[in-house]
Amino acid sequence: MTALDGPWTLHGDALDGPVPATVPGCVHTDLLAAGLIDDPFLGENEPKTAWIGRSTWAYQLDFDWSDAGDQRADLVCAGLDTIATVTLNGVTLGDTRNMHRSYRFDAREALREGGNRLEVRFADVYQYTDELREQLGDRPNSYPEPFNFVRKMACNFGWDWGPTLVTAGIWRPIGLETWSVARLAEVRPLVTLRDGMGVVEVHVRAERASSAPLTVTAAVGEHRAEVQLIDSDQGLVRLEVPDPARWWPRGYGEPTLHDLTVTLTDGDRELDVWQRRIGFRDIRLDTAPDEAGSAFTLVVNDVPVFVRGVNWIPEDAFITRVDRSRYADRLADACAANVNLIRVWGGGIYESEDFYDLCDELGLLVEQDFLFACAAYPEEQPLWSEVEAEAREQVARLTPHPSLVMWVGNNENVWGWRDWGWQADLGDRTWGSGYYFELLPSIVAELDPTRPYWPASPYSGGPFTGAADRHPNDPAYGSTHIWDVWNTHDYTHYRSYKPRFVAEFGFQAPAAYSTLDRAQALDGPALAAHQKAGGGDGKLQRALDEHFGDVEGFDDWHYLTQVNQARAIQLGVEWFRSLRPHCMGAIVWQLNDCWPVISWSAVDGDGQRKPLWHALRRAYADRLLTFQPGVLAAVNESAEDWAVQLPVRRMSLAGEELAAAEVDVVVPARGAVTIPLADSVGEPGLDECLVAGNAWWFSGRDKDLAYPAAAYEATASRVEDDVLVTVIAETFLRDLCLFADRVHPAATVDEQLVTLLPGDSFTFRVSGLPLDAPVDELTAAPVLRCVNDRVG
Ligand code: BMA
Repeated sequence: MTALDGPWTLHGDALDGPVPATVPGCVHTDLLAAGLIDDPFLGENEPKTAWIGRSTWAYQLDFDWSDAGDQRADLVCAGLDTIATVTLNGVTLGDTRNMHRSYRFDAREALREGGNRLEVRFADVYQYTDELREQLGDRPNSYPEPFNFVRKMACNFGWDWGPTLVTAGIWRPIGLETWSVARLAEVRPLVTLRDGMGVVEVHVRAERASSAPLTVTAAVGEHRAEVQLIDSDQGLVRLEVPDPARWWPRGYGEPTLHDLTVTLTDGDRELDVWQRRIGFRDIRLDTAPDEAGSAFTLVVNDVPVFVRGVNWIPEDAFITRVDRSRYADRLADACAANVNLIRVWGGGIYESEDFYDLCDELGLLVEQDFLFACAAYPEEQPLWSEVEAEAREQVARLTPHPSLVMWVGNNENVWGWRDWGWQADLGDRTWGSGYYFELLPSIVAELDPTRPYWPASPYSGGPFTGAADRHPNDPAYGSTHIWDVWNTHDYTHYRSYKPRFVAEFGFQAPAAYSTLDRAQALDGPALAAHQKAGGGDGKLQRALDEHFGDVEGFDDWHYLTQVNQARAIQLGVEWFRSLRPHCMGAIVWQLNDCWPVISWSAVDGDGQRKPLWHALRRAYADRLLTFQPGVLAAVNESAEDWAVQLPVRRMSLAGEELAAAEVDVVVPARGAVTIPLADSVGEPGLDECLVAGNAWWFSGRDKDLAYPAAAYEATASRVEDDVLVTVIAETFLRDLCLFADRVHPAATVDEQLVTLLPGDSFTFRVSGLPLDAPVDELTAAPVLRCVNDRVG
């Protein structure tokens, strides 16, 4: 394909003249680059750009073309956002209305020798959705925006962590592809393992410009097979690879990949080549009923996997800025936190090849939602056909990726229908059940029967028959979302659940200090503009009140809300893991952010790791020790048995040892045990704690504990490019954090939330601090903090 990447210009009624445009890109980023708008991520700028989403725009490109005699010349648009008309030299090639599809237009007749003008006009998407809503009737929606009336990234219209920046533009590559005789229109490899034999069934569809007999060859290493396409444009090539090295998820083995090459020939002439990497692995979703309800266990290569997951949202509100290196950074954050699964949430996008390629390489499992979230979706035309075309394209596109292990029908829409008052509003109007229970499962069964499909997240299993069905969020069955903790309950309430698989649970905290600072949002209305969740600040405050009592000033608010977030999620993860094998997965809401914001993320919009990220790394470690009420639980996700004798101590907060016992921890591979403690170290009182390895237990909330006033000695010294900050505790110190980004935004720290007993010491490593930065600031508040330097 010859990329048509510029120089493009952007035209709009509100502009004095054309503006240079970047393709792929969008109107907002072009106007930003031209200095015509203020950065909507900063201060209170966001609403000032609302007009952009309610305007019409045109992208224009003048380019030269010379006819090399090919039979066909196609204009290939990998992604247009969203209601577009494409014209070439004044000839309309087509109209589009789905951001989640690609388009190919026959441009042969419209192309001219020499100069050509290509124009892509984008209509006001609100006009489109208003008209459809008028025609089809309104539908309930968790947000006051019309994303359920158009196939466009839902969170583009704003979310409870995202800005309302309604984009338009050529969001994925665009180019000209010339060809003769035939080309590979779709290659869909279904890769399975059958009794150790790797089987690759390559379904191929060719597009023809002639009726010549064609040959399709598929090869993996030295294994080759071919099929003739005579009077047909579809074929199946079946390859067998005896005993291939398998693809394993992280922590279970190597994610081995194999090159698959598919070639289309006409006699000796090579017409088209398609290459991807595939992986041999078997995937099954075990939903068998049992005494407790029914399981939700991913089984990879016959090994049940405890899912240590994170939810993924679009990595930038302007998704065209997310390149391979951004994906690589964020997925590296996930891997380093011991995550093994990423759930691509349904309010975002089907991510690019880079994303799934990286997941394949890293051994990250991917659960992919179809793109429906938190609203009732009409099933009438033109939406039904758009959904069908989009799902067919995306299911086929993603078949090569071994990382993709599950398709999910939607995010929270069955739950919403059941519980959020939709039924009364809907009357007899459609709401999406036809997609989730008929269309989408039939497309997955037809195009990719190798992967499980689950109708919704959350969902409890079984066919949909109506309001008498089992509740879709029943924790004993299937997948569950737990949101009452964030909304109304203290985080210890996670322990009242015995779920089978928690696909969402989360707790907010602000972005890093340096991120809010850069966003000009450290206080006042600007900070408020970076909290998008209804009642969000109040919920943060509720948890502060419950755990810390009065909290005054920005620094304590910022630090202690981050501590609460980390503790909430750590408690949830550790509880769910201690329930193994009854519970077989936890997916934290949410790994990442799309701009600087107060949200549930572990890594903020500037890529800064919040304390939660560090807590998650601990809670998701292969081998976990965790205190749960009355017991020490030990969870072993590794392939080897784990046997260790370990001291468990009961300590006073003054640092005296009150009781101690050597405990034998013996945990089988991929197993969990609980060890009762009452007979060995006794029940800890209010001003006492239990400690074993890096696990701690406190009986009361911070505000009720008689913490000593914190005393410690801290020193900082440069060692090569890094700075080592050593803290020697003179008293008990809880949840020591070092906010290196407050000294310089490029500085990072290797650990957070360290609890020390008097006499213990700990060394933080700070990287990325420029040589001229003030190292001394690393050894005192507000950079170096512990919980008891303010309480007590
Ligand atoms: C669930 C998610 C998201 C949302 C999150 C936090 O509803 O599916 O839609 O951002 O909770 O409220």
